[in-house]
Amino acid sequence: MGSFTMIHISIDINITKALESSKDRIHYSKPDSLLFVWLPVFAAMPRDLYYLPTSAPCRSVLLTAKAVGVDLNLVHTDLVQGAHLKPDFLKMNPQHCIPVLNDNGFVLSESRAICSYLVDQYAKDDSLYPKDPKKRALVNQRLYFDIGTLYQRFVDYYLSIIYLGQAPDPARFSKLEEAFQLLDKFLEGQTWAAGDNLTIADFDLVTSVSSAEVS
Ligand SMILES: N[C@@H](CCC(=O)N[C@@H](CS)C(=O)NCC(=O)O)C(=O)O
Repeated sequence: MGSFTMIHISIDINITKALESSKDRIHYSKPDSLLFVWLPVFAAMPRDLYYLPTSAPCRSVLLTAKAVGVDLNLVHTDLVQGAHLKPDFLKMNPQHCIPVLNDNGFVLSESRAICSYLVDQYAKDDSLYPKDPKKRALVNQRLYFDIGTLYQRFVDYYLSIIYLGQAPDPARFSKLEEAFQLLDKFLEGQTWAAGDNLTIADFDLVTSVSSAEVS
């Protein structure tokens, strides 16, 4: 995919000739004696991802982008330094969390929504996020299981220890264990998290699992 971007070139040429030869491609303005010719150039528009490599939700977006073949301009967003609380960031995402995708002006937060969007918008086919209602529902079920249960319980248990310095809470740990047992149930007899092939549910769940593993 790509779109036209305007490159402003100041060049002293005969404007009439330029217009005649390239009517559709060249736009111009003529301030004072200079002729300004605007050449639209085919180029990839920026797709910025505000992210941190240590963040599980950000990594699931990275995995999806890679699978879909979308190049992202990675914007390191240092939460410790409060980059997510700066006015410009808050304008994009009042929820002050990463990841945030800015796809040439289309701004989207929530990792699972970003992954779905990348597949719907850019993938060659729908295998990563099927259009078939039942298949898609199954993928969504896994995504919602992750956001509401697995990833949430990981956050509840580990982040209170890591960032708030709280003592490990055995009740929270057993809730996390229960979430892992549920995931094992979903995976019984199958290779992928939802259906018969790799989907964004796998990208989502594997990043939660890997974050829990290293914590
Ligand atoms: N549900 C969100 C969760 C995003 C999230 O929790 N991001 C964390 C980093 S892993 C964050 O930015 N925290 C800073 C904050 O919430 O102020 C998603 O999946 O995108």
